Amino acid sequence: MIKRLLSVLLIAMALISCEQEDVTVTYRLDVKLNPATGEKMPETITVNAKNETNGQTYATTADANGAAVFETLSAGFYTVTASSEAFNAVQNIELFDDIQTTMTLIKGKLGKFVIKEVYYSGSTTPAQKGYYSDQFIEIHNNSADTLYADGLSITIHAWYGMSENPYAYMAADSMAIQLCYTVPGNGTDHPVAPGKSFIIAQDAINHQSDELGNPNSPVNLADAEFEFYSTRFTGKDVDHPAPNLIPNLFPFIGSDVTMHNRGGNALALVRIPGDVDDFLKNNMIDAMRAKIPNKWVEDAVEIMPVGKTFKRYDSTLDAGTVVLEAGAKSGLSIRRKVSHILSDGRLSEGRVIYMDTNNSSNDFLHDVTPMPRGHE
Ligand SMILES: [Ca+2]
Ligand SMILES: [Ca+2]
Ligand SMILES: [Ca+2]
Repeated sequence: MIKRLLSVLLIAMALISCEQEDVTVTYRLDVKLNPATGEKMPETITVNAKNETNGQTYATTADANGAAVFETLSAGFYTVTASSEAFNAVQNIELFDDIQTTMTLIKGKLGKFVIKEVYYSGSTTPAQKGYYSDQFIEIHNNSADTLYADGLSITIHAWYGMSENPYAYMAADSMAIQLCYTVPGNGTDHPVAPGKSFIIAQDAINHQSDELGNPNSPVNLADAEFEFYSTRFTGKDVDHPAPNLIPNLFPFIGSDVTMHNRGGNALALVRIPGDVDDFLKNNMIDAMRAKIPNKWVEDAVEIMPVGKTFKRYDSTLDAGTVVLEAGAKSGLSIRRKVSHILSDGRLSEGRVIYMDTNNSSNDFLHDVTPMPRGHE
C-alpha cells in the first residue's frame, strides 16, 4: 500500500514538474542610462531589447531620468540598445534573473554598417615598385538585423589632412567630400546578414596570382562583392566580373579609384535619401567638392597621414584618428578591433561584433596584415 501511494505521489510530482516546464519564466530588466561625459541627457531615447535566441525585439522609451523598464522578458540572451538622434549605447545581457543594469551613452549614431578594414598602403613588387591595385575597403554588418547594402555610399573627405582643414567652418553639421561611390540595387538586392561583411576592391582579382597582379600582394580579392571601375579619364581600368559601384562624384584624373597611400583619406559610409546624383548636384561647394550633412553618416573613420594631426571630422562622427605608421607600400592595413564574439548557443552563435565607440583611436588596430573577412 505504501509502495503504491509512493508511486502515485511520484507520478503526481512528475506531472506537476511537466506543467511547470510549460510555464514561460519571465524576468524584469531595469535599464538606467547615464548621459555621455559632459553632455545632457537627450530628450527622447528609444531602448530595444532583442532576444538573441528567438529574434524577438521589445521596445520602450526612457523617462527623463534615463530609466527604462522591461517588466516581463522571457529568460535568455539579449542585446540591449539605446539610441537617440545623437547618442547611443549597446550592452549584452544574460537574463536568468531580475536584472538592473547601467549603460552610459556615447556620442554618435548606433553603428549598423561599420568600416571594418581599410587597406590603402599598397604593396611592393619584386622590382621594388609600388602596387596599389590591391587596395580594398571591407564593410561589416555590426547589427543584429539583416541590412541591405543597396544605396549605401562610400565617401572620401575633401581634405587630405596634410594641413589645417579649410572646411572646418562646416564640420559641426556637415562634411566636405571629394568622392562618392554608391552600391547599386533596388533596396533589397544585396542583403548582408548580421556578422557578415562585404568587400569593395579597387580591382576584384586574385592579386597574388593574376598576371597583372603582384606576387607580393597580401590579398586575393577575386571574391570581392564590388569593385571600383573607372573609364572616365584614361580607359585603363579593367572591368572584372564583380559588380561596379556607381560613380557619383569622382573628379580625379587617374585610371582607377586609388586611395591616398600614406593615409590622407578620411572615409565615411553615408545614406543619402533620394537620388544621390541630384543631391550632390545641388550641394556642390565648388566644381569638385560637395557637402553632406553629418546626420546621414552611418560610420566614419578619420585615417590620418603619418605625423599629421589635422582633424577633419566632428567628434560625433569620429572623436579620434587612426594612423598606419609603416606608410605606403608596406602591405599593411588598419582594422577595427573585435569587441566580442557571441556564443553560448544563441542563434547568433559566432557573430563578431566590432568595437565602435566612434573614436578610431580606440577602435582600430593599425599596421596589421590585411585579413579580408577575417578577424583577430
Ligand atoms: Ca578598378
Ligand atoms: Ca566589374
Ligand atoms: Ca562609428
